Amino acid sequence: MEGSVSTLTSPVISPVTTAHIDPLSSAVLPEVSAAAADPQGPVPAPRAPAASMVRPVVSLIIPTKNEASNIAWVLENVPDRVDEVMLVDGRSTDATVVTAQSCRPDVRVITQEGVGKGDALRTGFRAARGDIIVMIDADGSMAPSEIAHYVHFLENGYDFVKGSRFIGGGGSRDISPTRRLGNAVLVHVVNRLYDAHLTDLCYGFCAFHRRYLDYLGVSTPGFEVEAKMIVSALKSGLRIAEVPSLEMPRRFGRSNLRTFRDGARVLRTVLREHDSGISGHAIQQVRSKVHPPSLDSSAALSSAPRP
Ligand SMILES: Nc1nc2c(ncn2[C@@H]2O[C@H](COP(=O)(O)OP(=O)(O)O)[C@@H](O)[C@H]2O)c(=O)[nH]1
Ligand SMILES: [Mg+2]
Repeated sequence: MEGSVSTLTSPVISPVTTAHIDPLSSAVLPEVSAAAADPQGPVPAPRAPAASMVRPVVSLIIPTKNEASNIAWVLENVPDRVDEVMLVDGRSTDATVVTAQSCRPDVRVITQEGVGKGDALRTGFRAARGDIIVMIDADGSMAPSEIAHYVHFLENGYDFVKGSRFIGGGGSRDISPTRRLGNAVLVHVVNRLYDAHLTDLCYGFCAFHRRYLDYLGVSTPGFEVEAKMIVSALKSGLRIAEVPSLEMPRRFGRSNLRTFRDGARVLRTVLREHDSGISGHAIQQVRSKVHPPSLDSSAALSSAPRP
């Protein structure tokens, strides 16, 4: 555990989000001031319930690839607040789908057409029917009971809520030293480039209002998908909350992620999204180091006639 004090009542808010007007206060204040100005005025007609009183429908999207030993535990722990559970399966060769269906007969199962976790999530998000979409892994490393915290913040004015293993109340019993270091570097890069104060990046427990789906740019196929969504949320000015999350070890089986390959993909994604063209610059620098211009071509250049 990284700390012991829960920050659930005081989420970490990205600085770009603080300029937002709280939708709850803007809904309530005009009504109060009108009544105060004319206390003898006509009794107002009954109004439809405020949007904040309508209980949003919650969809849970679970990408699966050979998680037969883990999926039952995840599904058994899904809280009642979740209305729709959807599995997006990456052509598992084990009994993932049958196990899920026997454990939870109302589960919706979709087989992804492409490959990769990002592709699976995109498929699931598009098919989801809920107002709130929550994404969680199928390997038992994330506790479904935490979903209530994510939904709570979405119901109270936030647009995008992400789990963090590195704020008080969160932690990881799964992350290797190499991944911890890589994640810390990537968080730093994102915070510097996008003027944010995040504490975690490569963690797939997130939730958001479905109305923002088109702003999250879920177009990357692999494990870089979470970084892409977070950077897109920052760029779109969404109000982001981080909630503490405890990552447990995957219950059975091995991770599909390859630390260096996927870490590089996350870095490329983070740089590419930045408006400065920093990605192209960085790639050219690396290329010229790896493949320095040959003597022949530089000689040809130097001997070329000047215009
Ligand atoms: N549908 C689908 N799910 C995937 C794919 N790759 C990984 N997953 C799922 O994505 C989640 C996270 O994968 P995992 O291997 O645990 O990666 P890690 O948590 O980053 O180590 C798990 O639920 C996997 O079953 C894929 O290609 N397709
Ligand atoms: Mg995992």
